[in-house]
Amino acid sequence: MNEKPSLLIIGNSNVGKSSITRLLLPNPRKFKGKIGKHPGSTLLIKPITQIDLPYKIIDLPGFGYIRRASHRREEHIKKQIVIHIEKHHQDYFFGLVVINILRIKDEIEKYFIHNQETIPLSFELIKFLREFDIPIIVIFNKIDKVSNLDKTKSIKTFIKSAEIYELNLVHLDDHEFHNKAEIPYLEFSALKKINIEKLKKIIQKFLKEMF
Ligand SMILES: Nc1nc2c(ncn2[C@@H]2O[C@H](COP(=O)(O)OP(=O)(O)OP(=O)(O)O)[C@@H](O)[C@H]2O)c(=O)[nH]1
Ligand SMILES: [Mg+2]
Repeated sequence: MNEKPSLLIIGNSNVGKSSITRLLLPNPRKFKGKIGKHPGSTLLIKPITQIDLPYKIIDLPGFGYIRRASHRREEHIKKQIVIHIEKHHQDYFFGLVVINILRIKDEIEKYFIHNQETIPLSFELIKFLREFDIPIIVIFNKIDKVSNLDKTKSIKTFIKSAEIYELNLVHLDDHEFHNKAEIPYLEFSALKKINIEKLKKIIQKFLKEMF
């Protein structure tokens, strides 16, 4: 029983991937992965396993928004991730696409509203994972940092723009498990542990579905 299925955690740098990873671990103290002061804290693609955890976690390095990083390193990380997923997509039973709720407005404005030729990276990422049939949930992290009004606005902006790219996002509570056209989303705070139980539950659901 060495081959546990894998959970993918993916998203831009500094969105809170490693923080979420830690929350999912039965023994967080043993987690050596860094929670970053600076974006780009996680650099290696290395599965995290713990005895009491029924799956492996792949906390991917983040890309984008690394102001200090060189363009070349950035491209290198992206390429690494693409190669990794192409090679290992069958190991994944579920993926968490983590978005920093504070960055949504900027990303959509820059890559969608002001330039219709480009596709926001978040959508590109979601489409990429879906091509490999990896079921996903979109996690809007860091909601502790925004007002309720801004939270609602940002999520609405994201959902509306996603529709243009034929991505149909539905709140986890309203999401129909077996409807593969729907992508569930959840507002989240790794800092305040908001909705951690809901997240754990959906992960378990997809894990069971595997067998
Ligand atoms: N306020 C707030 N801060 C958070 C939350 N989640 C993570 N952070 C902080 O955001 C910073 C980045 O968190 P990480 O978990 O290292 O982010 P990451 O996505 O793993 O970053 P990379 O490894 O660089 O890709 C850290 O300072 C965290 O403490 C959250 O929900 N709320
Ligand atoms: Mg990290």
